[in-house]
Amino acid sequence: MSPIPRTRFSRPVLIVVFVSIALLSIFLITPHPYNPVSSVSSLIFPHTNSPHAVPQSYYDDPEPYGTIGADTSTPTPGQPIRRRANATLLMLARNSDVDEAARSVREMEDRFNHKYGYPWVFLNEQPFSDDFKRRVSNVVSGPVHFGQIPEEHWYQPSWINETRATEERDKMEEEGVIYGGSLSYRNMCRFNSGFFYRHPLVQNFRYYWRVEPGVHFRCDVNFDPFAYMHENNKTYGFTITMYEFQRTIETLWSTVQDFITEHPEYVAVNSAMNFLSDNGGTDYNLCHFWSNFEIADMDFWRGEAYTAFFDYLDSHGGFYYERWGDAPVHSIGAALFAGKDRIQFFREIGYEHAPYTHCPAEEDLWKQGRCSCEPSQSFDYDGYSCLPRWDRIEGR
Ligand SMILES: Nc1nc2c(ncn2[C@@H]2O[C@H](COP(=O)(O)OP(=O)(O)O)[C@@H](O)[C@H]2O)c(=O)[nH]1
Ligand SMILES: [Mg+2]
Repeated sequence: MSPIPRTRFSRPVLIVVFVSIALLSIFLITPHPYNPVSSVSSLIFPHTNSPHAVPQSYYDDPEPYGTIGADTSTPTPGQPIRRRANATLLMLARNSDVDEAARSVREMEDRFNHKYGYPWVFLNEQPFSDDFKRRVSNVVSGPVHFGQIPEEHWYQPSWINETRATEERDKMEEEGVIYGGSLSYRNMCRFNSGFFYRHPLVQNFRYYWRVEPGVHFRCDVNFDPFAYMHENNKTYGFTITMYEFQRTIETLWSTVQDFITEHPEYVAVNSAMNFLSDNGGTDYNLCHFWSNFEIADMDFWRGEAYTAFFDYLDSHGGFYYERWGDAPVHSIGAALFAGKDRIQFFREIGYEHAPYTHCPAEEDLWKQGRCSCEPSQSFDYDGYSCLPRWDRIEGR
C-alpha cells in the first residue's frame, strides 16, 4: 500500500480541520437552550424538564395523609387537601420468590410508601407460606393482605385443546422462545391479563401499582402517583416500553383487528393507534408497555370495552396456543380503548427490572428523587425501546 502523497492534500485538509474546529468551538461556547452540547450536564441529561412531568404541586408534604386508615385531614390554608386514593400496591408471587419479594417491598417502602401508607395485596395460586407472610409483613408499613387465587382464574380452561397446546409449547421450546415451553408462565400471563382485578382482595380498590419480586426503585417518589392519576383522569402509567417477540403473538394483532371491526364503538376518539402501528393499524409494530411496572385503574379493566376485549381474545385460545403476554394485551387495550391522553409516562420514577432500567433523563427530577441510577444508562433511547414513538404521541 503506497502512502498518500503529503503535499497534494495537506492544505485543503488543514483548512477543513481549522474551519471545523472553529465552528465547533463557537457551537460549544454559545449558551442556547437548543444547543444539544451546551454543557457536559446536557450530555448526561438529554432532556429539560418535560411539560408532561408530574407538576411540582403534587410533591406535597405527605403529612396531611395523617394516620393510616384516616381518609380526612386538617386542611392547611392555601394548600390543596389530599386524601389517600382508593389504591393498593399489588404483587403476584410464589412462595419461592420470598427473598426477592421482601427486597422489592422494602425498596418500595423506603422510596415511597413509608410516607403514604398504602396497603399491600399479595396473590398466589398456592396458599402463602407462614415464612412468606412473616418475611413480607416485617417490611411493610401499612395493612397487608395475602390471598389465594381461585382455580378458575388461574388454570388452563377445559375447552383448550390440550394436544394442540402441548404441540405449540414443544415447538416454541425447541425454537428457544423465552418461556416458550412453560405452562405456568401462560397461566400467569392470562391471569394478569384478565383476572387479577377480579380477586376479592382487590375488588374494592380502584388503582393498583404492580410490583414484582426482584425489581428496584431507584428514586424517591415524593408525590402520590395514585392521586395524580385520579385527579388527571389517567388510566395507565408506565416507565419502560419495548418491542414484543413476534413469535409469541403470531395471531394477536389479527384477533385485535377482528375485535375492533366488530366493535368500533370501543375505540377511543383519540386512541394511541399510532403508537402500536406505523401504518394506521394494518400491522402491529410490537410496541408495548412493560407491564412488570404498572400503575393503573382497575375500573378500566373491569369496564365494558376491556371486558369484551379480553373475553374475545381469551376465546381464541392464544394465551395457550401461542404465548400472549399480559404486556401487549394491556398495552393494546389501554392504547385503543382508553386513548393517548389517559396514558402517563412516569418519567420521574426510577425503575429497574433486569436487564433494563428507566432512569429520569431530566436533571432536576434526578436530583429531586435522589436517584441512584445513571441516566446515561437508561433504557429510554436504547435501540430496543419504543419511547421515541411515545414521545411522538406526546408531541415531543
Ligand atoms: N404465584 C405465582 N406467581 C408467578 C408464577 N409465575 C410467575 N409469577 C409471578 O408473575 C410475575 C412475572 O413473572 P416473572 O417470572 O418475573 O416473568 P418475567 O418478568 O416475564 O420474566 C412475577 O411477579 C412472578 O412472581 C407462578 O407460577 N405462580
Ligand atoms: Mg419479572
